Amino acid sequence: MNLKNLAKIVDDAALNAKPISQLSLNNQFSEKEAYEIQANSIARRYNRGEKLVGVKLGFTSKAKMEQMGVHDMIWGRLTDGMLIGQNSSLLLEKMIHPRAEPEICFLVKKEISKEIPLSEIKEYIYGVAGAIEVIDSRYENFKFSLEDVIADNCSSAGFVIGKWHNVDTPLEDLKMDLIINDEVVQSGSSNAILGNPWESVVAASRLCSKYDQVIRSGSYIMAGAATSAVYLEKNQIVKVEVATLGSVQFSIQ
Ligand code: OOG
Ligand code: MG
Repeated sequence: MNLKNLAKIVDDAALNAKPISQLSLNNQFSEKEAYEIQANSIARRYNRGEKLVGVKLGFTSKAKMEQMGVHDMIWGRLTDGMLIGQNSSLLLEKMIHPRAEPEICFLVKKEISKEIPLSEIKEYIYGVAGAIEVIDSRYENFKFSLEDVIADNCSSAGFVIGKWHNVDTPLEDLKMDLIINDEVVQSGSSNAILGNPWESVVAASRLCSKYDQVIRSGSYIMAGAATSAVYLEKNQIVKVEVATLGSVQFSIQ
């Protein structure tokens, strides 16, 4: 099957909130082709009026790699349609089997179009914030190969960003808690993200330039989760607290 048809299958699954079987079970495609499927599925969103607002990294922590059984970093695209306002609510029936995870988000100041070394990366960023990512694999049972999840835009479904802080705010060893209905369900350290969340921005610069994706000024970069993700249910208040960066929350209905 051609890559555009595969892109339509994952996009339809997201639109209709209906799970599909893993694309790789009946189709052979490389990692590079998986990124083409992703680009084609996002192009369908652009055709519906959504706009690219950033990129996300996936599997930047051991906790996430172990939870999902994959062993490589991936990147996906974020659109304005995925933005969830602070304190707003999300309808469970619009999703298949959503999970939430605690993240850190970066706001891009200067266009990134090549790999940037860690020593220069702060020059490209305006600010940092605590964030929640909502992932919702389009695959049955949240099971996939690395190529499958790349094709599915890295399970991206939604993200909530907290208050922006100065770029010089220390990001070392910040406690990051995922709290559901006042109960801490996951707790980790910002160091779980590649040893230093800034490394995630470096990785984004490397991976996006490899795939010719420019990260424009004003874009968001989600660094990847510090802990495993947790399934969401109706009537929950989902909150992430990052030490010194504050808290961010939304509810699910
Ligand atoms: C893939 C997305 C991974 C992260 O933060 O590591 C990700 C998935 O787990 O379904 O967003
Ligand atoms: Mg994530």
